[in-house]
Amino acid sequence: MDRDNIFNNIDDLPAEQLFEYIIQGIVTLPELRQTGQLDASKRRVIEKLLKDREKEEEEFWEQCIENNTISAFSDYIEKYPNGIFKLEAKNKISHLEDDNAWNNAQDQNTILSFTQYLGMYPNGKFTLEAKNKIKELEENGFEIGEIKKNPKEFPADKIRYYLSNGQLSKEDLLQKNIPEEVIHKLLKNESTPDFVLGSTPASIPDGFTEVYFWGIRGSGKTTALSAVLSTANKNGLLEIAQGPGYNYMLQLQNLFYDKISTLPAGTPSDKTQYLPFILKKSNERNARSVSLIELSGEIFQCFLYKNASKPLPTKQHEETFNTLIKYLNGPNRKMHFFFVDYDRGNDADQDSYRQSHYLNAAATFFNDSQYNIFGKSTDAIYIVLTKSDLMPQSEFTKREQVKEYLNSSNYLGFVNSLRDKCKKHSINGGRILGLPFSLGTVYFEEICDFNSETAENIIDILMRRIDPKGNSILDVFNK
Ligand SMILES: Nc1nc2c(ncn2[C@@H]2O[C@H](COP(=O)(O)OP(=O)(O)O)[C@@H](O)[C@H]2O)c(=O)[nH]1
Ligand SMILES: [Mg+2]
Repeated sequence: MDRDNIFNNIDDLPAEQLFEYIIQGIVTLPELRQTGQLDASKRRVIEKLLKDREKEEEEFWEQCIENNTISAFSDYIEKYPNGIFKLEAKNKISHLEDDNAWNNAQDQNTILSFTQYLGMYPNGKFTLEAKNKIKELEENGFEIGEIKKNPKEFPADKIRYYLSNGQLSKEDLLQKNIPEEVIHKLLKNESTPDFVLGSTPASIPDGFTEVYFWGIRGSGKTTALSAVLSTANKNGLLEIAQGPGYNYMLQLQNLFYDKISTLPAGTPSDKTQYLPFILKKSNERNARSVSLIELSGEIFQCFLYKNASKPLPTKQHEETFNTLIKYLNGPNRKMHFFFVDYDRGNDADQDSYRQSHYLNAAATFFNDSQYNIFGKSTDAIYIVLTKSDLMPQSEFTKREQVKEYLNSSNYLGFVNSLRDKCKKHSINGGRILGLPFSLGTVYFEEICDFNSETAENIIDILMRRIDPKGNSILDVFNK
């Protein structure tokens, strides 16, 4: 029945019928009333029916909200095509469809699946995420390609991640000559224990040679020391004193116990450490007593401040600096090893200083006559270029490469300044000696196939340049 028919027959049509036309959206109650034909009792019946229906619809809607599914909202629209919540229901459906499409895309987690999602929902709830995912997957795709070419140079966490999601396989690694034991170690994902550092003593006992390890943070002092101590220990040359750095020395000595070992993830706190030990061949009567001082990397920051005549930034810096000056002014014979980090190169750090800035600051400071750093008590100065395993393959020997590297403009000022000191005080016959140093082959910045060769060189230097004596530093500490 059309509208006109209805309006012409209001009197004959029962209330239930008129109610039906209203809910079908053909006419409205106010329109019926306007004709003046709708009597009051019929009107009340229709109003009651409408009210009941509204209540029923609201209850149905609440149930839909509770179920929160596409089918529930579709049922609502079917049942109440002109319902109060029609728009809301349509909205809910499109959101839920968007969620489903997104979940599907995520389940597949491919560039294709996220692109398809974007095709369906160019302005969807997850458009930004989908774009980011595509970018990430594209980058991963690029990265995994690079990793497969040269896995050794990528960090262990990355390799483990791609192994776990199947983008990289053990065979890929074996094919690139990563040894089976190294892969095994990688998968074990061991962490090295934190170092137990000793307190820094106020003074160093007289009568024994002092060996200084200098280098900015991360230059490889601790691991080099560890290589030296563990190699000397394996060769039966080492006895450590029960002095302030005893626990630290024990840890260092054990780091390279296995040929394939996990490297420490850098030394978190680097307070100056004092490590007393002796080196002695089994057939020797006398021993070489070594007071090894691993200087805090902070000392190089101190030099920057001192050169600029600025007060040191923290109490800790002041302590580091004052301790060093006090040690250096003592009467003991001294040897100095300066560590230059090949891996760090000359990139700026977060304070925008480069390794060459720090080393040059040291050189400038060494020229300060007030402190007279390398005076008569210095026997030898070496520059150790650490992480030399990372140097490119070359027809030249490692030593020749080191010489060339140190003569490059970045470090020339520093090297020349040390050379001047050597000439002035007749140290090393006026020459400056550069040594390569490496732990062996380092995989994934974390696992080391230890090679003692360069550590042996340092031990050899200490054995040759320190005189064995009847009294020993063990007498001072191991009472
Ligand atoms: N590739 C390579 N990495 C090294 C070598 N020696 C040290 N490293 C890494 O360099 C980082 C810093 O070494 P560390 O000895 O703690 O430096 P420190 O702050 O001077 O004591 C560590 O993460 C080591 O794994 C090496 O010979 N080769
Ligand atoms: Mg360290």
